Amino acid sequence: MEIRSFGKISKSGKVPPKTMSILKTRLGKEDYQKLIKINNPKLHQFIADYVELCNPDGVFICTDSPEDIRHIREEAIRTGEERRLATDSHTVHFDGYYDQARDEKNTKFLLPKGVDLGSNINAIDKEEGLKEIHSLLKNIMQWRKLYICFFCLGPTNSKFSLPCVQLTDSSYVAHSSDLLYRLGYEEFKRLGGSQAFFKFLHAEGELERGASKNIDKRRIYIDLDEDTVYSVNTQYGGNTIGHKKLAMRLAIHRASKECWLTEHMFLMGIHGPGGRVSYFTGAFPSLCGKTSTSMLKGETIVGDDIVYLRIKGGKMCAVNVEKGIFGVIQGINSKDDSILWKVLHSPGEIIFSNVLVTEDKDVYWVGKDGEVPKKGINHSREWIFGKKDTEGKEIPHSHPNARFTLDMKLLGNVDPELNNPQGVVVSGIIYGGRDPDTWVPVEESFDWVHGVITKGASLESETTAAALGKKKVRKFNPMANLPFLSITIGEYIENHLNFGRALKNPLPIFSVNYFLKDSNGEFMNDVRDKAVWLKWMELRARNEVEAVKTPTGFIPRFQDLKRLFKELLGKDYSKEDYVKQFTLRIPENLSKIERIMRIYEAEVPNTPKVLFEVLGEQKRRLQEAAKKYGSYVSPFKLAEAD
Ligand code: OXD
Ligand code: MN
Repeated sequence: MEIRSFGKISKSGKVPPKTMSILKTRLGKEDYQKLIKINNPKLHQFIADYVELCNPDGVFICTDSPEDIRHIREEAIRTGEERRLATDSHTVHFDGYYDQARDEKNTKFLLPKGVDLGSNINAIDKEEGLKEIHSLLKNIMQWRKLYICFFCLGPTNSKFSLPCVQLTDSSYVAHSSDLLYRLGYEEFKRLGGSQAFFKFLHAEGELERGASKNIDKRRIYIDLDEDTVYSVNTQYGGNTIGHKKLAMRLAIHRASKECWLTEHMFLMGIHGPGGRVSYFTGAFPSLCGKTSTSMLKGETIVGDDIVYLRIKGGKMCAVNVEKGIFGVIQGINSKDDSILWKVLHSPGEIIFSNVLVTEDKDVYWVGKDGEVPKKGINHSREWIFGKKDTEGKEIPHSHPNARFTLDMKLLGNVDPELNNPQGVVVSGIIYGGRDPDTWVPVEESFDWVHGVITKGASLESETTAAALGKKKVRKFNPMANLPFLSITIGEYIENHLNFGRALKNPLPIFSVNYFLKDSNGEFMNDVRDKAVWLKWMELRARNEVEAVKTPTGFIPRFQDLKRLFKELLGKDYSKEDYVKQFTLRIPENLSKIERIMRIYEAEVPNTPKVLFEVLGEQKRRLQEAAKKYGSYVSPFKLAEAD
């Protein structure tokens, strides 16, 4: 098979007449007309080549018109990929039992000979990978319909915009994308062939009871040179919705070449005194509280998952790449997540996935208020309480990675700047993960470099249900972005350091830890405490509150937390709480530094030298503190010494 010529056009920039004749015959008159309104030969060639290879029964070109968007929605019901629920415009989708999370093992970069991204990044020889994926794609859409949809990552008509096309035979994937991304057909028309664009090709493969059957042949391959991603034999959104984590990998690569950043971050407005709003970004690994933080009552959300960051006039500006949320539903309850709770119980276009559906078409998830029904349909299909899988494992009523998908316009707390083509100016950056024993609940780094190295580049987190594989294992995850990196870790960290150098006034970098546990294994904080950490960080970013200097950074003073806990949560924050939560744990901090240094020494060949220097200095400060005060140091003692 001639693999290298796929989707390519000749130097003249024109497509051969054969391409147009393929499109004319395969698309039907109306869809052909829609397509050629976009004057983009590269796009035409890509579509023609893959229509020929995948051989669908029909092709639907989706413009931005409400009729086309409605058609996709109806297709999701007609094909059975989604089922209607009792509440108006709510639907449910099920992925296969073994297709419930991102498949990191089979997600690989197609790399030409001689290119190496390091041992932490999965790759396959490009020629071999293309051959494999093309043979899997051959005739894969026979008897099926292909949906071709256009989107724009970031606000439209902006310096941040990245146009994308998605080819998929899943109406669920097309429908989800419509909710999550800004529509891009008009953007493609406006740009003509003038700009590079991202391309995604997804095929569910053979289905069994509505789920991708050939899971052993699930492949997600990323071609960085061609800005193209292929995803086959899978349905789970994280593997198939091209614009999400697949586009993120392409965008990290693009950003690195053009000196901007693509980050796994929420973006939110924290509302400070006198009605001011300070924008913060926060990077946490999947399922560690990004969505719940950005959805906090009293604050406003710009995005919960992916941002592009650029420097303008010496300031850091950010946009949300998306306009919707593909959020984890487990644990959402009426008390802690009142905004989402209300939206999830009101009419409006929402796709639930891998939750439990009862006979009366209501949905249940783990951690929802109320009693769990004893039977229903879930990701294992008919489910009754106590049902076990083929390995004898009890099947929960709803998968821990079950999700909801919605357009943020359904939320009452969306920040008015969501679609601002200029983005918003960022005042602070937060890094966080599932850390049971080391980091204090909130801390500010000494400066940009210290923050990039000791917070971002040293981030570790226990693994969760968002990716397939063993759970609750502490894993190194720099900037919460490791699963999505498409450049070497060393280069990625260097980009962050350079970014800071270009800022007129580098912004503060914070860490948070919602998952600190006591010696009985109990969480030390309530889920609502994050409201206090956010307000404290906002005050710090504005230089309006003092802090205690410790060997690892600046922590809040007791009196400030006491006041904030009272004002925000009506809680009496005690000295005991403060001591328990903010005690400096020197042995754990030293072990962490050892672990991180070892990883960079052994696995990251081009680590910037400054990383070892900054971690080395932190180690010395901790050792000195241990000599003076012992292994566990009360924050009051640190305050006295400051
Ligand atoms: C997500 C993820 O879905 O990170 O956002 O897995
Ligand atoms: Mn994510």
